[in-house]
Amino acid sequence: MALSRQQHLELYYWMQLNRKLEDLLTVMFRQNKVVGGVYSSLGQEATSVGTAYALEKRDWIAPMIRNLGAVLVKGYRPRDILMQYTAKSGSPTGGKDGTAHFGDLHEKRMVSPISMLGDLIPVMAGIGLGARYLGRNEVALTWIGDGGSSTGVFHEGLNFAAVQRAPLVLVLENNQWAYSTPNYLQARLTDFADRAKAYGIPGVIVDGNDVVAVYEITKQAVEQCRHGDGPVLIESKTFRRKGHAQHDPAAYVPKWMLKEWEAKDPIARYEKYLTAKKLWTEKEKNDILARIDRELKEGQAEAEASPLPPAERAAEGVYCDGCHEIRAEWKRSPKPVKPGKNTAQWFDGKTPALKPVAKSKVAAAVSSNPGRRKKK
Ligand SMILES: Cc1ncc(C[n+]2csc(CCOP(=O)(O)OP(=O)(O)O)c2C)c(N)n1
Ligand SMILES: [Mg+2]
Repeated sequence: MALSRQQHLELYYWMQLNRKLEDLLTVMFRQNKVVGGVYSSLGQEATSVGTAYALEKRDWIAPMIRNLGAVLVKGYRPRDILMQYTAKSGSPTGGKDGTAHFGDLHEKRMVSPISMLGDLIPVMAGIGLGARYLGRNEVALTWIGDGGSSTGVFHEGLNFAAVQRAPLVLVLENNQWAYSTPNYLQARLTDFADRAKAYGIPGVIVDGNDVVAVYEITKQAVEQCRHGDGPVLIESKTFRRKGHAQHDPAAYVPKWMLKEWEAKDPIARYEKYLTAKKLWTEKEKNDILARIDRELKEGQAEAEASPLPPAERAAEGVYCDGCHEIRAEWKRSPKPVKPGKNTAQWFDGKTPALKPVAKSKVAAAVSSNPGRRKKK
């Protein structure tokens, strides 16, 4: 389970790619080249990358707006993202949809985001249960915000997943804000992980700016799901360092709070870690940065030179006219795995618990009520 030197370098590559691609998208947005919104995950890269990195190819994700890092880890290339955000004909949606709304149910196993917050939770519980019915040991993972965890469907979805023991890892990305609403106006909880108690499932806390800790706890949760003891809720404590999207300057966020979290930047922190543990050389770092620079330049050039979709395509794919081949592949008779019989085999009368993680891995430093703290 321990990460190799190569894997440590890969985590660095994905986090930097996540950040630099968003920087580029921001510039392109301001040049009016992007069709749709750009949502920044500045400061949250360790959560997206560390969680997705803990999955295997056979597993499923459904990203939210701040999970570009996970989308990259799951196999999309910068070129795909740049084509998609500029709505070009050769993009994952063929230019039919802009920015984050794309997925791939076949190769990459990525469910397209749903804008209605929380709705991906029952969908991903269903994906996990579907895999089990088909006799496949696959795990589904999705993310939800602190704000999104107050929706009705979060509670219905998580309860359903818990009762069915769905192989679902739900990452509650607590970035302290939901648009302009601070946490203390969102829920009367110190830790959002406590929401898990209502459903009898493990709820664990991780320092969301520590990519190795995020990876390790997610790996544990994934293994637990693979053994039939899902779902697991992981609260990742982190911070949204930009506004909700490009149009929002986030003037409502206190300056001291921003400064405090800038000092905890996950990439700068990981660089220090790699150096202290002697896991890389200066040359390896420079090679990674040069590779990212090259990939972004090539992707941008291709996206900007590519055509928009032809007008005739606007009417295509609005209603399914046989264009989809999504059917259940029954590997065995559905009869013996119908709910009831199926769920009984997972039930041993005990509520599962995650093995305790080392104290150092668990975030303790994040204040529960940031909005009420005294100015420094
Ligand atoms: C059910 C629902 N209500 C409201 C919205 C509008 N909306 C989109 S994002 C957002 C804030 C979400 O905050 P949070 O869940 O904390 O995620 P973050 O933006 O911080 O990543 C809101 C209110 C929505 N998309 N869906
Ligand atoms: Mg939030």
